[in-house]
Amino acid sequence: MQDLNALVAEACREFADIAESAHLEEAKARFLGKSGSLTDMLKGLGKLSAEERKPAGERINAAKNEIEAALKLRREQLAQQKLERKLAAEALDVTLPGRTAQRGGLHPVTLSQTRIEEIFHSIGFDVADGPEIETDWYNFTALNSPENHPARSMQDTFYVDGTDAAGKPLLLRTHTSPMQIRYARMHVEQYRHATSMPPIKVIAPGRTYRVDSDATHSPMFHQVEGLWIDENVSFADLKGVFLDFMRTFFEDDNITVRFRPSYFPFTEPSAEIDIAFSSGPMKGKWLEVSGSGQVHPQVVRNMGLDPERYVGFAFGCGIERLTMLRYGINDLRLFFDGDMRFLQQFG
Ligand code: 2NL
Repeated sequence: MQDLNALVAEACREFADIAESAHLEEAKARFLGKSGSLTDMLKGLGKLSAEERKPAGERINAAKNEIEAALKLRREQLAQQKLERKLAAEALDVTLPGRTAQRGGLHPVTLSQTRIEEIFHSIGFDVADGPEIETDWYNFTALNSPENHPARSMQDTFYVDGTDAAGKPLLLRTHTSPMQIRYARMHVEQYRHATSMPPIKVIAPGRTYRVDSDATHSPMFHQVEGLWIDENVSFADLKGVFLDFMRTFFEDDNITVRFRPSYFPFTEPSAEIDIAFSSGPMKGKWLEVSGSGQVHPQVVRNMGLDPERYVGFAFGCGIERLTMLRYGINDLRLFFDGDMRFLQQFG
């Protein structure tokens, strides 16, 4: 019965080498199945004498039990391995941070514009926006710009396809003042038959365009212009409104302003406005922030008003410039590069 021990050893070795359940069941059939090795031996018992049959049968049964035990053990091992593989493959690390959607934010220039709108709205100014493609009349003529002024040339202004009712080419607005002219004319029309007209108090923020591109000029930039027209509005009102605007915008209650004589075709007299911070790295340095002036009589007339009765002031400043001063940004081009490392620092 040496071959019985060899058979058990062979079965154990074979089972141990098998890595897949299906192959294990095939191996089982070879040893324990209907025509398996052990079944053959059991069938052979009939040929033995009565005395030999009992011990031989016991040994075969013992071998069969050993093979079945080895089979059971291997089955359990393979099932355990399969479970471990499945658990490893489906493992979830619940301590990992979640994959959330990236949150967007507002551009620093947009943040400034919103801030400016809120400041002026709080002191009674309306906020007007309108077309960026303008007519020659609203962008230049209404603002008292001379017919042959270089600002009207293709070197300075972007012209677009199409013409207005007067047959003049359309253009990208070079300042937001045309929107103030539109607003003033709508306002005047609204009160045409009234006995008196409420003051015009409006700001026009938004995109403007000029043929200009270098370290300090972008072909598209943002401007905010302010306009206040009534029967008795003075430079003192301009100074009060602008100083309040600067102190609120920059969160410095001790900012000072100064007015320097200047020239614009749409105001007379005209002034540049400088401010000085009361603290911080820029403390005491005069910084130019705006153009301004008393609205030119011809411009008042172009709004549909009598300049003998109505007077007022206007100012215009660049929103990029105000934003650079507020955040200490030293290069205008950062606003237009779309670099997330820069943009993510705001809002
Ligand atoms: C500048 C100059 C200025 C105005 C803008 C204005 C608007 C109307 C009538 C009269 Cl509707 N004036 N706007 C006035 C003075 C200066 O801006 O270079 N800003 C950066």
